[in-house]
Amino acid sequence: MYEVFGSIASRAFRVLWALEELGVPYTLIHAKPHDPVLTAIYPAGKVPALKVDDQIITDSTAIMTYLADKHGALIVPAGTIERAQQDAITHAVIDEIDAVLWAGARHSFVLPEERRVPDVKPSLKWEFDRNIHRLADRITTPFAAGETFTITDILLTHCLNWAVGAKFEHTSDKMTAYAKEMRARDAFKRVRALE
Ligand SMILES: N[C@@H](CCC(=O)N[C@@H](CS)C(=O)NCC(=O)O)C(=O)O
Repeated sequence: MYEVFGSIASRAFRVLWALEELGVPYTLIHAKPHDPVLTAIYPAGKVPALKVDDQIITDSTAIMTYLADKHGALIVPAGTIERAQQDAITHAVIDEIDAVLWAGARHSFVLPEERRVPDVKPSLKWEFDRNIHRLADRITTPFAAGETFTITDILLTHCLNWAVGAKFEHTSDKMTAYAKEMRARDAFKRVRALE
């Protein structure tokens, strides 16, 4: 049985969505970052974390990759050019979308107040829109990394949803249509219903 530590309102959403797509059972241990239930097993206290067979796996993309490889779905087989292409898109989303949103969050409420630089936010918002267009131009297939739904779609759609909540707007009609399609998936709706 997989134990997922985190909350729906965090990057744990990605892991829950992957588990729902895979159709494997899991338990959600509700934990905010640095909750003692989490720091007891993972001192950095970041969410999500996955407990499996007394081992802890951290970082949402590493967790999703592990689950997808293990269950043989939502990912291109390792050691192929196509997998390298998928990984490249995944890393681009982390570098150019997640990192920009995370910088916005850090300077809004994560860092100690005296370390926040609110003036950086307009620059981050500009960068976000530019990077979304770059990514939209790069993706030429129905899904983020090819002809089928993968964990890269989960990562990207989660970032697009996060951006709505964080008021990071973009002007790509293509990405808006893409996100709408991804949110229509049953597994996505099941995780939303956990809220
Ligand atoms: N790269 C990690 C980032 C994890 C992360 O930063 N999670 C946030 C919540 S979504 C957190 O725990 N923040 C608390 C902190 O940074 O101390 C992932 O993808 O899981």
